[in-house]
Amino acid sequence: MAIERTFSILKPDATRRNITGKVNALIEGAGLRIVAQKRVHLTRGQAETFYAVHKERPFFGELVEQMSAAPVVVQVLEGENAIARYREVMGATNPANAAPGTIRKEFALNVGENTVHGSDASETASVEIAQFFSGNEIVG
Ligand code: RTP
Ligand code: MG
Repeated sequence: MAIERTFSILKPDATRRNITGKVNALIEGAGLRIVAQKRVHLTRGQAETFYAVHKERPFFGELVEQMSAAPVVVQVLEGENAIARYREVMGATNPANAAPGTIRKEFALNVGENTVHGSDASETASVEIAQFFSGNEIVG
């Protein structure tokens, strides 16, 4: 298996409830290593750019509003098969469909405020990491 890096966001519902440490405990417990991390407050523009793939979707306005309404924690996670592994640990987008033990089952409030983002493919992981981190900020 390949050692990969993926991009993660602990979303505003996590920073608001002060549960970022609890989320990180599940990430680390799953064998993923947090090799870069910082707290930022996204502008609307940054949130729009980040989720541009969804701009025609009915939930886009609400998504951008939520993602820019409070601070987030952006991260780079490293590990074996990190991209798929983190998607497993996150659980389904809608917490009602998420498996027990996943981050979204444990912590998500609803389908929009669902606690975490994770890249869905290696191409998107590279682009998303580069959007928030320079190479010397990632310490593997
Ligand atoms: P993410 O990109 O944040 O990791 O989430 P995902 O791949 O599991 O889901 P995606 O389809 O990419 O949707 C991105 C985010 O948009 C919000 N959403 N709201 N109201 C709704 O029906 C709805 N559907 C999606 C969620 O915050 C979702 O994570
Ligand atoms: Mg997605």
